[in-house]
Amino acid sequence: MQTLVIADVQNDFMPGGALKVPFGDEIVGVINTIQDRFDLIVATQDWHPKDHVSFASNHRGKKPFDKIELYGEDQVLWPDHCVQGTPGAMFHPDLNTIGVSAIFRKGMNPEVDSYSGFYDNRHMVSTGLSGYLKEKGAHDIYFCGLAADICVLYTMLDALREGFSATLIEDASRPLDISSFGNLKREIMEKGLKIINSWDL
Ligand code: VGL
Ligand code: ZN
Repeated sequence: MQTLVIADVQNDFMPGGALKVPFGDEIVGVINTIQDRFDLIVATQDWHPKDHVSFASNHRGKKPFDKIELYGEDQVLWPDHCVQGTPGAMFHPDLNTIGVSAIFRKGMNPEVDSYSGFYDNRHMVSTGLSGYLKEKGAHDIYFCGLAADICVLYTMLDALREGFSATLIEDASRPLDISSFGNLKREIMEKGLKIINSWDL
């Protein structure tokens, strides 16, 4: 049983989008190609209300990529992105979603950000993804999507905590910050996450 989680392949994370990930569009064809290797495919979708706390526009005097302290942790303030129901929140139009059995939306609570597809950043509220995957008999989970160093990473770390094995398909993912991703990859692997490329599948 091979499971694929497709994280946040949404227009706002694409070149030209509100929170663009460099070369983010290059992963869409790869993700479409690998889907037939998997028995179970789920997707996540960043899905924020307009008044979301992670938007710089909701903090007077702040600009995108400033940091604030929120609940004792650093919170990056982002440009408005993936606002519920807007074109930017839709999946990339070329992403094949026919085989996607469920979509888990996150970041809907205006007060808390949610990078992981499993839990909000305070680890208080579950999306139900873990229970869904367990009930479907998933053990080994492969991850792709955007951004490799944020949403994909936090989702993978939660997958480990939930007892799944977690493998990043690197060429089916792109980081927001390319310059720090080499070091981050080393840290990721020390935590027990695996990294492969689509041709290794
Ligand atoms: C993401 C920043 C803010 C992501 C979501 O999907 O990686 N990054 N919201
Ligand atoms: Zn977001």
